[in-house]
Amino acid sequence: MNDLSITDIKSILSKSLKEERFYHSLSVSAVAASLAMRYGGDIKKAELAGLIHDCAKAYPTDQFIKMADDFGIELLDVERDNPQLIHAKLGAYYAKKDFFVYDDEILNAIIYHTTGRPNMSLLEKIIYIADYIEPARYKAKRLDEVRVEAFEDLDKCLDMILSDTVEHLIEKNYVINPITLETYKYYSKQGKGD
Ligand code: DGI
Ligand code: FE
Ligand code: FE
Repeated sequence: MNDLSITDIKSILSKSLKEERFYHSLSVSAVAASLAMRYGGDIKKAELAGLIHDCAKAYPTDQFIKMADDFGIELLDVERDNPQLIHAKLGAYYAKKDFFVYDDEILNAIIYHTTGRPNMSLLEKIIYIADYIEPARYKAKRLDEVRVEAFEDLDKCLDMILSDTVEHLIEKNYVINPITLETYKYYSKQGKGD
């Protein structure tokens, strides 16, 4: 197996991603590693998954549908209508192809980093949350509270993020991915301890 070091991967991404996206990837990686420390997760997997979660953004969004079709990646209707969503599934494809990452836990954390899914693994939760709270994010409401909750209770934090995300998508009149909605319902129960 052709293992690349984290430094090799950083060097590749620094060239393939736009500067802001590269900086975001480094930040998600650092926050994900910190959350793994807090919750007894695998720090190295969190660091790596965070670093490469948006690697498909090196490619133009207007080619995502064709790329997914060519690679045999199945798409939902909502993904065909909102191609930016496809970067999550394409990211797992490029994690294998460009970075030789075959670990299913890491690949699933990349696939579900945009929508989440019900009953996420610890690593999936960590990447989903780190993507939302990394220091360069500033647009979402009550980010300060969400950032504190991330280090207190992961499931309550997911409940907060998903309800704010669904509210935001409705406000903006975006089509909601059915998986985002299922995840929202699942963690609104979990977050309240039902
Ligand atoms: O790739 P990032 O910008 O770091 O973050 P991300 O992968 O979480 O993608 C965020 C974008 O995805 C944000 O613009 C909202 C959008 N998104 C998340 N869930 C849905 C969605 N867009 C639509 N249309 N429907 C969804 O359910
Ligand atoms: Fe993303
Ligand atoms: Fe991201």
